[in-house]
Amino acid sequence: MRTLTIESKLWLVFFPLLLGSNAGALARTADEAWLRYPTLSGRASALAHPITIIGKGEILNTAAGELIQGLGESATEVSPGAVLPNHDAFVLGEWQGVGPLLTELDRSRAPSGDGFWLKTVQHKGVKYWVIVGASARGVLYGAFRFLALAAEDKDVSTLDDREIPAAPIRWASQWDNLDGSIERGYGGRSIFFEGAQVRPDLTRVREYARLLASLGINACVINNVNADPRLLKPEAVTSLARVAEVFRPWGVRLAISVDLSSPMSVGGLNTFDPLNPEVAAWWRMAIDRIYQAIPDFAGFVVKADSEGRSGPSQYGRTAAEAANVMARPLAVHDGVMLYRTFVYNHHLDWRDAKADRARAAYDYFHPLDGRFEANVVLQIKYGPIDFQVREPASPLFGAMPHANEAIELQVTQEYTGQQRHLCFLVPMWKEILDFDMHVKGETPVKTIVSGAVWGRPLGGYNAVINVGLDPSWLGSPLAMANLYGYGRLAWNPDLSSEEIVEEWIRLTFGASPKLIATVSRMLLSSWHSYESYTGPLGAGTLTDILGPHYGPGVESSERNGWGQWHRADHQGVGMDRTTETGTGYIGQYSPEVARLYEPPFRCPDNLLLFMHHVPYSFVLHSGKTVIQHIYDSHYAGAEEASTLVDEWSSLEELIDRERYQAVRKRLEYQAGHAMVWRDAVVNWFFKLSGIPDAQNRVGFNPNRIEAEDMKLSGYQPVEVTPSETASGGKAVVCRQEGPCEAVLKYDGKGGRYDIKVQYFDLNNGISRYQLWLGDRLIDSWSADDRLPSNQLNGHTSTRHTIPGVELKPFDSLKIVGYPDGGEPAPLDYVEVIPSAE
Ligand code: GCW
Repeated sequence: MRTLTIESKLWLVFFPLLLGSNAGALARTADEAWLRYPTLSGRASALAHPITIIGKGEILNTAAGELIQGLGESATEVSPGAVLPNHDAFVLGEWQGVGPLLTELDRSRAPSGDGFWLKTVQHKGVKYWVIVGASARGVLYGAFRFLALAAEDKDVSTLDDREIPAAPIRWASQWDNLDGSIERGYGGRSIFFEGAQVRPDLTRVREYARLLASLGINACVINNVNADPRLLKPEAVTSLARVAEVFRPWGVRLAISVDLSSPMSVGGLNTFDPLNPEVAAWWRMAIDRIYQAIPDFAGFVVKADSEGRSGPSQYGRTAAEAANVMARPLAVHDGVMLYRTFVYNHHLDWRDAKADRARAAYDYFHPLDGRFEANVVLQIKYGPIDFQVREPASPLFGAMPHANEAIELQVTQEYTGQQRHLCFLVPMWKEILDFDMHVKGETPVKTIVSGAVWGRPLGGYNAVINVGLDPSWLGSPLAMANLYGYGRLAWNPDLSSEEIVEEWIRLTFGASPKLIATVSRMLLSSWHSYESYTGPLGAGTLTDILGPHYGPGVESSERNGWGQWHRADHQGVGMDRTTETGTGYIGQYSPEVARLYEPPFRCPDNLLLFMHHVPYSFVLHSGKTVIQHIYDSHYAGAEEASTLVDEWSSLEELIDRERYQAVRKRLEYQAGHAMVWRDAVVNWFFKLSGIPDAQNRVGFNPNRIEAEDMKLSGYQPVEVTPSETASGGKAVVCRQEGPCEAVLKYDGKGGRYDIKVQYFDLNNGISRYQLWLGDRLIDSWSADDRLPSNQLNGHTSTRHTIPGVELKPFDSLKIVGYPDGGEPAPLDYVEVIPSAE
């Protein structure tokens, strides 16, 4: 038994050392997101208590360190040991140590798994704030929970909060490549890799582990599922061990994605057939080598037979055979094998009305039920296609009673605005998690993935997160609500979206009621708005699926092998997935669920086009026709998006300058880009259907002057592809050296106007623009964003607003464009709109 008492100042000095060599300095390089303890309320800082740790260990030290950091001067002493102090104190420790010392604690409520119990106890005349976990990890989660409660201004003078996480698998996945790039990452370069190496400085990795731990996330996959086999080379294992060491004090276990062909590409064998004994021996050797360096290694994720990755089908073997060959040696070390069910043929025949990518996962995996080892977990994307803005829950969730399942979610907003658009995804995830699959009485997806329905030992959650070196992690402060929300749901899927939002706002921005009300509204409405101006009625996001999955590109889904078809023609739109006349997909659900979707008149409006091909004149439950709904929702959604700027502006006094400005800039951009989406989609459907908008908006833009109709000098008109991504299908470009000019004579009434200039911001140059009113320069700006294309299209179309310009009849407005690099200062149109005030 050893009792050590350290004065606070000394403790703060030695704290990094005590946490081990990788703890690094306390200095932060990135946003602390929801862990900004300076916002802790007066109530918490009034708690003046020493900290006693019962037991020893790195993770327990981390828990104490967090308390000290959160409570500041009030946490004055740390005494690791095995005795209770004779004064008021925080008492931290695992149940096996704390339980026997505190007989006041009801044994039947001992935490289990990664769970904890926060409990105030009166013991021999003194008061303890007990933070007890079933494991050290649970203690750490309890400490974070306590600090969150205090920071949310909850009463922490009396505690009785026992929480057990919903599922054992609560993982984060990064799609980082060894060269430092990140597949579908929108927050800068990798925090893990650069130049084919693990980064020398892992400060950001430590900070990330802290964020993950605060949510109860217990493992992190650090490389792309399109896996680089080099990570399995002997020399790579040493650098992986460095990452694991940085993770360890936070209870985060390291995991990696592996490529199934590694026995050949790394091991030098002439096969990777999973049934070949040499292949099995090679996996065992490779896995044992990892565990020698990283004893708490979490396991593998595998993407096989998918989008060109190698897989067991090359040897006529099954996914179960492939998964098991790795799972067996992993099991020896308590490791798990997450096998992704995102397996489909991306060379489907689009002419075949029965072909259907949505069927693939079920068709392939369902017959394999019962054939996977006990430590294999099937990782199932929430919907049957691919992280779209609206999909039904994957039927596979209900189809594998003898397998462990994990749901795969996507925090990185690949198909939902890439963090440039506000799209808070928790309400969508909750719809999926709460969706009743009706496979054994009431069986919402969340109870299936937790393992509860079929008594499975493993199961849970894995989300693609893709933070990067950007100080705000995901590229935008508001996008962090998705990371927070993911972690909270993986811990407790019964939390409501409203509860999650409120917690996050309090922890991130503070407790002002106006702030909470406004930001809650913004977040909670954002998914619906985004869906409305991109792809309503379950049609998918209608984005450019062959390009960066960002701006509109409706046609790109059609007539190719990728199977993201919406099958729009002159008469109608949607995929017929019925059992009656379609692909039969609906038949993959239980009869109760199938009855929800078929026939079309029963199907909910928001999934109609996912399940059915209907004429444009089909009348929805709302009473509108499909085509009018497409028009209306795009106008309404874009309108909603534009109100976000004003809502946010009303909070200027309540938020620090840096975050206020960063978010404002994004919301202004979003307001413009939502209109690009709106115009592209409504024009595309109008052209195809020939059915006019009952409200006469489509094709009529009374305040708009096309650049190609202005008086041009130097500028040349060009056709834009796809044509609906430019107003009138055309833009103007400056292909000459010097500046080009486009002039318009204002012929409206005198007054105050907002002038909106629509231009294209390509990523291969930084053009500059000036706006002149007569001979007066009234504004200038640069096209310096890094949008994901070097072409004029729906990804690059951008709006710049010059508010409150006084105009008189016949004023001349001139835009001067200075091209740069490959970017020809392109212009689409100008709108002159009366100012709101
Ligand atoms: O959504 C798609 C992405 C790919 C990704 C794939 C997958 C890592 O566009 O970039 O590849 O899904 O989930 O495997």
